Amino acid sequence: TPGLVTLGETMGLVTAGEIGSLEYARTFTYGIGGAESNVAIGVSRLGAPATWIGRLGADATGDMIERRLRYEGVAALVVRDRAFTGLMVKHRRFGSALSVDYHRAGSAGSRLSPEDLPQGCVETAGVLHVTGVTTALSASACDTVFCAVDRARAAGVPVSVDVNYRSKLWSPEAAGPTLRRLVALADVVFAGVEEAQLVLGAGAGSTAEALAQGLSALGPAQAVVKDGARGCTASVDGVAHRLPALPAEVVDPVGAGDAFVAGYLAELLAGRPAPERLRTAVAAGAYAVSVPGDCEGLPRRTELAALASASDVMR
Ligand code: KDG
Repeated sequence: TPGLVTLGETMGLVTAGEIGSLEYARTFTYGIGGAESNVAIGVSRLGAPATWIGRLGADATGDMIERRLRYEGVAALVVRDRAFTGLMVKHRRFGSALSVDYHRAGSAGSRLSPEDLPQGCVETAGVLHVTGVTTALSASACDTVFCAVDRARAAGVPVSVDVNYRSKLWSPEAAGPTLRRLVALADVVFAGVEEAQLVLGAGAGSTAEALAQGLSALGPAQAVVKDGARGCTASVDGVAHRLPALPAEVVDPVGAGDAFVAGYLAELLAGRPAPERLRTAVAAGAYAVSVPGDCEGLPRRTELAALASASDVMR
Protein backbone atom coordinates (compact mmCIF):
# COMPACT_ATOMS: atom_id res chain seq x y z
CA THR A 1 0.00 0.00 0.00
CA PRO A 2 1.25 3.49 -0.78
CA GLY A 3 2.48 5.25 2.33
CA LEU A 4 4.08 8.45 3.51
CA VAL A 5 7.27 9.65 1.86
CA THR A 6 9.18 12.46 3.54
CA LEU A 7 12.64 14.03 3.42
CA GLY A 8 14.67 16.31 5.62
CA GLU A 9 17.37 16.54 8.26
CA THR A 10 17.47 14.32 11.34
CA MET A 11 19.95 15.16 14.09
CA GLY A 12 21.33 13.75 17.29
CA LEU A 13 19.55 15.28 20.29
CA VAL A 14 21.43 15.78 23.55
CA THR A 15 19.03 16.51 26.42
CA ALA A 16 20.02 17.58 29.91
CA GLY A 17 18.36 15.42 32.53
CA GLU A 18 18.11 18.09 35.23
CA ILE A 19 16.08 21.29 35.19
CA GLY A 20 18.33 24.36 35.49
CA SER A 21 21.43 25.91 33.95
CA LEU A 22 23.25 23.65 31.54
CA GLU A 23 26.51 23.88 33.53
CA TYR A 24 24.90 22.08 36.45
CA ALA A 25 23.38 19.30 34.39
CA ARG A 26 25.00 15.98 35.31
CA THR A 27 23.03 13.50 33.22
CA PHE A 28 22.24 13.61 29.54
CA THR A 29 20.19 11.44 27.25
CA TYR A 30 21.00 10.99 23.57
CA GLY A 31 18.10 10.70 21.20
CA ILE A 32 17.10 11.87 17.75
CA GLY A 33 15.14 14.83 16.45
CA GLY A 34 13.99 16.12 13.12
CA ALA A 35 10.55 17.29 12.14
CA GLU A 36 10.12 15.01 9.14
CA SER A 37 11.47 11.84 10.76
CA ASN A 38 9.22 12.53 13.74
CA VAL A 39 6.27 12.49 11.34
CA ALA A 40 7.54 9.31 9.68
CA ILE A 41 7.86 7.57 13.05
CA GLY A 42 4.39 8.74 14.05
CA VAL A 43 2.82 7.47 10.83
CA SER A 44 4.63 4.15 11.16
CA ARG A 45 3.44 3.70 14.75
CA LEU A 46 -0.10 4.37 13.55
CA GLY A 47 0.19 1.51 11.09
CA ALA A 48 0.96 3.06 7.70
CA PRO A 49 4.15 2.60 5.68
CA ALA A 50 6.61 5.49 6.01
CA THR A 51 9.79 6.34 4.13
CA TRP A 52 12.35 8.97 5.16
CA ILE A 53 14.98 10.30 2.77
CA GLY A 54 17.99 12.23 4.06
CA ARG A 55 21.75 12.58 4.45
CA LEU A 56 23.63 11.47 7.53
CA GLY A 57 27.31 11.70 8.36
CA ALA A 58 29.56 8.65 8.40
CA ASP A 59 29.70 8.85 12.19
CA ALA A 60 28.25 7.10 15.22
CA THR A 61 25.34 9.55 15.40
CA GLY A 62 24.46 8.83 11.78
CA ASP A 63 24.51 5.09 12.55
CA MET A 64 22.34 5.62 15.62
CA ILE A 65 19.74 7.63 13.68
CA GLU A 66 19.57 5.06 10.89
CA ARG A 67 19.10 2.23 13.39
CA ARG A 68 16.46 4.13 15.36
CA LEU A 69 14.45 4.84 12.21
CA ARG A 70 14.62 1.22 11.08
CA TYR A 71 13.65 0.05 14.57
CA GLU A 72 10.56 2.28 14.30
CA GLY A 73 9.63 0.59 11.03
CA VAL A 74 10.56 3.59 8.89
CA ALA A 75 12.20 2.79 5.55
CA ALA A 76 15.28 5.03 5.79
CA LEU A 77 16.78 5.89 2.41
CA VAL A 78 20.05 7.29 3.69
CA VAL A 79 22.82 8.96 1.74
CA ARG A 80 26.07 8.98 3.72
CA ASP A 81 27.91 12.27 3.44
CA ARG A 82 31.45 13.28 4.37
CA ALA A 83 30.10 16.09 6.60
CA PHE A 84 29.07 15.48 10.22
CA THR A 85 25.57 14.57 11.40
CA GLY A 86 23.88 17.64 12.91
CA LEU A 87 23.19 17.96 16.63
CA MET A 88 20.73 19.69 18.90
CA VAL A 89 21.27 20.47 22.58
CA LYS A 90 18.14 20.81 24.65
CA HIS A 91 17.83 21.94 28.24
CA ARG A 92 15.15 23.26 30.53
CA ARG A 93 16.13 26.38 32.49
CA PHE A 94 12.91 26.20 34.49
CA GLY A 95 9.51 24.53 34.17
CA SER A 96 8.28 25.86 30.85
CA ALA A 97 11.52 27.48 29.57
CA LEU A 98 12.85 24.92 27.15
CA SER A 99 15.72 25.93 24.92
CA VAL A 100 17.21 24.14 21.93
CA ASP A 101 20.56 25.03 20.32
CA TYR A 102 21.39 23.83 16.83
CA HIS A 103 24.79 22.60 15.68
CA ARG A 104 23.89 22.00 12.09
CA ALA A 105 25.35 24.61 9.71
CA GLY A 106 27.31 22.63 7.10
CA SER A 107 25.95 19.31 8.38
CA ALA A 108 25.38 16.22 6.25
CA GLY A 109 21.62 16.75 6.42
CA SER A 110 21.88 20.29 5.10
CA ARG A 111 23.70 18.95 2.01
CA LEU A 112 20.57 17.13 0.81
CA SER A 113 20.31 17.39 -2.94
CA PRO A 114 17.75 16.52 -5.64
CA GLU A 115 19.78 13.49 -6.80
CA ASP A 116 19.13 11.93 -3.37
CA LEU A 117 15.51 11.32 -4.41
CA PRO A 118 15.36 7.77 -5.76
CA GLN A 119 13.57 7.41 -9.09
CA GLY A 120 9.90 6.51 -8.59
CA CYS A 121 9.91 6.88 -4.80
CA VAL A 122 7.96 10.12 -4.57
CA GLU A 123 5.85 9.20 -7.59
CA THR A 124 4.42 6.07 -5.93
CA ALA A 125 3.78 7.61 -2.50
CA GLY A 126 0.35 7.86 -0.90
CA VAL A 127 1.33 11.32 0.31
CA LEU A 128 4.54 13.39 0.16
CA HIS A 129 5.27 15.38 3.32
CA VAL A 130 7.79 18.23 3.47
CA THR A 131 8.44 21.09 5.88
CA GLY A 132 9.74 24.65 5.82
CA VAL A 133 12.73 23.59 7.95
CA THR A 134 14.36 21.87 4.99
CA THR A 135 13.85 24.86 2.72
CA ALA A 136 15.89 26.93 5.21
CA LEU A 137 18.92 24.61 5.41
CA SER A 138 20.72 25.34 2.12
CA ALA A 139 20.01 26.11 -1.52
CA SER A 140 20.37 22.43 -2.48
CA ALA A 141 18.09 21.27 0.37
CA CYS A 142 15.51 23.85 -0.68
CA ASP A 143 15.78 22.69 -4.31
CA THR A 144 15.26 19.10 -3.16
CA VAL A 145 12.01 20.03 -1.44
CA PHE A 146 10.63 21.81 -4.50
CA CYS A 147 11.88 19.04 -6.79
CA ALA A 148 10.08 16.39 -4.72
CA VAL A 149 6.93 18.52 -4.67
CA ASP A 150 7.00 18.97 -8.45
CA ARG A 151 7.44 15.24 -8.97
CA ALA A 152 4.59 14.43 -6.59
CA ARG A 153 2.27 16.88 -8.29
CA ALA A 154 3.14 15.59 -11.75
CA ALA A 155 2.32 12.05 -10.56
CA GLY A 156 -0.92 13.07 -8.86
CA VAL A 157 0.46 12.37 -5.37
CA PRO A 158 -1.00 14.65 -2.67
CA VAL A 159 1.53 17.05 -1.14
CA SER A 160 1.51 17.87 2.57
CA VAL A 161 3.42 20.89 3.89
CA ASP A 162 4.12 21.83 7.49
CA VAL A 163 5.20 25.49 7.46
CA ASN A 164 7.55 24.87 10.44
CA TYR A 165 9.17 28.31 10.53
CA ARG A 166 12.40 28.25 12.57
CA SER A 167 13.63 31.69 13.65
CA LYS A 168 17.09 30.29 14.41
CA LEU A 169 17.51 29.38 10.74
CA TRP A 170 16.21 32.45 8.89
CA SER A 171 14.41 35.77 9.23
CA PRO A 172 10.69 36.22 8.60
CA GLU A 173 11.59 38.40 5.59
CA ALA A 174 13.70 35.65 4.03
CA ALA A 175 11.27 32.88 4.89
CA GLY A 176 7.98 34.50 3.90
CA PRO A 177 8.21 34.28 0.09
CA THR A 178 9.66 30.74 0.07
CA LEU A 179 7.10 29.40 2.52
CA ARG A 180 4.29 31.07 0.61
CA ARG A 181 5.48 29.51 -2.65
CA LEU A 182 5.64 26.10 -0.95
CA VAL A 183 2.17 26.38 0.60
CA ALA A 184 0.70 27.31 -2.79
CA LEU A 185 1.86 23.92 -4.14
CA ALA A 186 0.35 21.89 -1.29
CA ASP A 187 -2.85 19.89 -1.03
CA VAL A 188 -2.64 19.83 2.77
CA VAL A 189 -1.03 22.58 4.84
CA PHE A 190 -0.32 22.74 8.58
CA ALA A 191 0.63 25.99 10.30
CA GLY A 192 0.73 27.51 13.74
CA VAL A 193 -1.11 30.81 14.18
CA GLU A 194 2.05 32.91 13.82
CA GLU A 195 3.26 30.80 10.90
CA ALA A 196 -0.05 31.34 9.10
CA GLN A 197 0.31 35.07 9.69
CA LEU A 198 3.85 34.95 8.28
CA VAL A 199 2.75 33.08 5.15
CA LEU A 200 -0.26 35.31 4.59
CA GLY A 201 1.39 38.57 5.62
CA ALA A 202 -1.63 38.90 7.91
CA GLY A 203 -1.59 41.02 11.05
CA ALA A 204 -2.04 39.66 14.52
CA GLY A 205 -5.69 39.55 15.44
CA SER A 206 -6.93 37.50 12.51
CA THR A 207 -8.93 34.58 13.84
CA ALA A 208 -7.65 31.03 13.37
CA GLU A 209 -10.66 30.39 11.13
CA ALA A 210 -9.79 33.33 8.87
CA LEU A 211 -6.17 32.14 8.74
CA ALA A 212 -7.22 28.62 7.74
CA GLN A 213 -9.43 30.05 5.00
CA GLY A 214 -6.62 32.35 3.89
CA LEU A 215 -4.16 29.47 3.62
CA SER A 216 -6.68 27.42 1.69
CA ALA A 217 -7.21 30.31 -0.71
CA LEU A 218 -3.51 30.04 -1.66
CA GLY A 219 -4.15 26.53 -3.02
CA PRO A 220 -4.41 23.70 -0.48
CA ALA A 221 -7.91 22.26 -0.16
CA GLN A 222 -6.99 21.18 3.37
CA ALA A 223 -5.59 23.87 5.66
CA VAL A 224 -5.09 23.20 9.35
CA VAL A 225 -4.13 25.89 11.85
CA LYS A 226 -2.63 24.37 15.01
CA ASP A 227 -3.25 26.50 18.05
CA GLY A 228 -1.38 24.53 20.73
CA ALA A 229 -3.32 24.03 23.94
CA ARG A 230 -6.31 25.76 22.32
CA GLY A 231 -6.71 23.00 19.75
CA CYS A 232 -7.01 23.41 16.01
CA THR A 233 -9.08 25.00 13.31
CA ALA A 234 -9.29 23.62 9.81
CA SER A 235 -10.77 24.40 6.47
CA VAL A 236 -11.24 21.16 4.52
CA ASP A 237 -12.84 21.37 1.08
CA GLY A 238 -14.42 24.63 2.15
CA VAL A 239 -15.90 23.21 5.37
CA ALA A 240 -14.75 24.68 8.69
CA HIS A 241 -13.81 22.36 11.55
CA ARG A 242 -12.77 23.19 15.08
CA LEU A 243 -11.44 20.78 17.67
CA PRO A 244 -10.26 21.58 21.19
CA ALA A 245 -6.98 20.12 22.43
CA LEU A 246 -7.18 17.22 24.84
CA PRO A 247 -6.18 17.85 28.42
CA ALA A 248 -2.56 16.73 28.84
CA GLU A 249 0.20 17.37 31.31
CA VAL A 250 2.84 19.10 29.20
CA VAL A 251 6.22 17.55 29.94
CA ASP A 252 7.88 18.48 26.61
CA PRO A 253 6.03 20.42 23.92
CA VAL A 254 8.68 19.86 21.23
CA GLY A 255 7.39 17.46 18.61
CA ALA A 256 3.70 18.04 19.33
CA GLY A 257 3.19 19.62 15.93
CA ASP A 258 4.86 16.69 14.20
CA ALA A 259 2.70 14.23 16.15
CA PHE A 260 -0.37 16.19 15.09
CA VAL A 261 0.69 16.00 11.44
CA ALA A 262 1.45 12.27 11.77
CA GLY A 263 -2.01 11.63 13.18
CA TYR A 264 -3.70 13.61 10.44
CA LEU A 265 -1.71 12.02 7.60
CA ALA A 266 -2.04 8.46 8.93
CA GLU A 267 -5.82 8.84 8.78
CA LEU A 268 -5.63 10.53 5.37
CA LEU A 269 -3.66 7.53 4.10
CA ALA A 270 -6.27 5.23 5.65
CA GLY A 271 -9.00 7.09 3.74
CA ARG A 272 -10.68 8.43 6.88
CA PRO A 273 -12.86 11.58 6.79
CA ALA A 274 -11.70 15.00 8.01
CA PRO A 275 -13.20 14.86 11.53
CA GLU A 276 -11.41 11.58 12.18
CA ARG A 277 -8.12 12.91 10.77
CA LEU A 278 -8.35 15.84 13.17
CA ARG A 279 -9.33 13.69 16.15
CA THR A 280 -6.34 11.41 15.70
CA ALA A 281 -4.11 14.47 15.12
CA VAL A 282 -5.17 16.03 18.41
CA ALA A 283 -4.79 12.75 20.31
CA ALA A 284 -1.30 12.18 18.88
CA GLY A 285 -0.32 15.73 19.87
CA ALA A 286 -1.51 15.11 23.43
CA TYR A 287 0.55 11.93 23.62
CA ALA A 288 3.66 13.66 22.31
CA VAL A 289 3.62 16.51 24.86
CA SER A 290 3.16 14.09 27.77
CA VAL A 291 6.53 12.42 27.25
CA PRO A 292 10.10 13.83 27.19
CA GLY A 293 11.82 13.74 23.80
CA ASP A 294 10.77 14.87 20.33
CA CYS A 295 9.41 11.54 19.06
CA GLU A 296 9.37 9.05 21.97
CA GLY A 297 5.78 9.85 23.01
CA LEU A 298 4.18 9.23 19.62
CA PRO A 299 1.21 6.88 20.09
CA ARG A 300 0.55 3.48 18.55
CA ARG A 301 -2.88 2.87 17.09
CA THR A 302 -3.91 0.61 19.98
CA GLU A 303 -3.16 3.46 22.40
CA LEU A 304 -5.28 6.09 20.66
CA ALA A 305 -8.72 5.10 21.82
CA ALA A 306 -8.11 6.01 25.45
CA LEU A 307 -7.61 9.66 24.56
CA ALA A 308 -9.47 9.99 21.29
CA SER A 309 -12.81 9.04 22.81
CA ALA A 310 -12.53 11.98 25.22
CA SER A 311 -13.60 14.56 22.67
CA ASP A 312 -15.72 15.16 19.59
CA VAL A 313 -15.43 17.38 16.57
CA MET A 314 -17.74 20.32 16.70
CA ARG A 315 -18.71 21.74 13.35
O1 KDG B 1 9.26 19.74 15.34
C1 KDG B 1 10.24 19.27 16.21
C2 KDG B 1 11.50 19.61 15.57
O2 KDG B 1 11.68 20.97 15.65
C3 KDG B 1 12.70 19.00 16.13
O3 KDG B 1 12.59 17.59 16.25
C4 KDG B 1 13.92 19.46 15.40
O4 KDG B 1 13.40 19.41 13.09
C5 KDG B 1 13.77 20.04 14.03
C6 KDG B 1 14.15 21.43 13.78
O5 KDG B 1 14.80 21.63 12.77
O6 KDG B 1 13.81 22.32 14.54
